[in-house]
This record gives sequence, C-alpha cells and structure tokens, in this order.
Amino acid sequence: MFRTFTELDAEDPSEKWESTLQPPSISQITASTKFSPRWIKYFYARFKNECPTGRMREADFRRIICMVIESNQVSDPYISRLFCAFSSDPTDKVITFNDIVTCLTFLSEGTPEVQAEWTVRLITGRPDEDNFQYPEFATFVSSVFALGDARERMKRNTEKETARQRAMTLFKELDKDNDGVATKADLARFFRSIQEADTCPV
Ligand SMILES: [Ca+2]
Repeated sequence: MFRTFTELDAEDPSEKWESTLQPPSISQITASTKFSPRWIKYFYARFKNECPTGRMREADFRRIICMVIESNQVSDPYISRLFCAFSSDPTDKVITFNDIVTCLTFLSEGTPEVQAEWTVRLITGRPDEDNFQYPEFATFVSSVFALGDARERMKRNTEKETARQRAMTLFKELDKDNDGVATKADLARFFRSIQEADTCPV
C-alpha cells in the first residue's frame, strides 16, 4: 500500500498545502499515469520544495524553467504559453502537481494526435480548442523564434521576417482547404507526415 501525500505532508507541519487544494494520493497518480511510485515521490518532494502551497504560479514556473534551460534558449512569451498549456484551468493562473504529472503522461505518448493537441494548447492558450486562425498561429511562431536574451536582439530583428515567412508557409500547409482555419486534425496530419519522413529509408 502506497502512502498518500497527505501522510507525507503530515510529517512536516510547517509546509501546509492551501486548504482548498487536496493533493492526490500516490496510488491515485500511479493508477492514472505511467510513472513509478518512487519517481512520483521524488518529483513530489522537489515540487513541494519549490511550491510549498501546492500551487505553482507563473513566476515559479519561469524560475524553474530558467534553472534547467539557458535563458537565451527560451523566450518569455513561450514560457507563458507553456505555463498555460500545463494548467488544467488556465483562468486560475496556477499549475498543480497533478497538472504536471497528467501533462507529462499525456506527452509521453508522443503520437501525432498528442503532439497536435499539445500544439493547439500552446497556440490558443485554451485546453479544449480544436482550431485556430492565422493571426494567433503567427504570434505563436514568433514566440518560438523570439529569444529572451538581449544580446540576440539584433539577430531577432532579422529573424522576425523569417518567423513571419515560416508562419505563412506552415499555415498554408496546414490549412489545405484554404478556409482560413487550421484544425487539430490538420496538425496531426502534419506531425504524422514528419514522423513518416523520419522513418522512411532514404
Ligand atoms: Ca481549413
């Protein structure tokens, strides 16, 4: 029988979760994900160390991302999108431990459909969206290209055009019927074609 997080929390009364947020038990998480109880316990301890209340806010998320990724490798707008995508409820502006484990489990499947759904979340900032139009796609592509490092500012100015051109080319590729709307299914088809190209012998 696994110990629950509540039992683990009880060992350290100085770190209380917010009363409205009940942490799930390890057995609940292992039942719904692929992760081992050992990994979950380790990851939970790390999460709780960074976020004693159990609610990770965007500033915490940004700080942690910047600890593991060089700051010039990821843009601020992209981190904000990532934060939104991880949150099961983007309106409450927090990520819970369960949100992270659920998203990592989902992403580990790695299918074109999963990649498509995740990308739509990154593009739209909404978890249940099925489609998007060019303006929000172009902004998303810019966030991927934009760099947070001031030293790259000059380079970024020349890359803006490249980002816009790439956004247009990609959107055209996605929106096959040319009605101005790209769908999750269009993205899945796109990711599938990339996977097939990668596995196809030259
Ligand atoms: Ca279309």
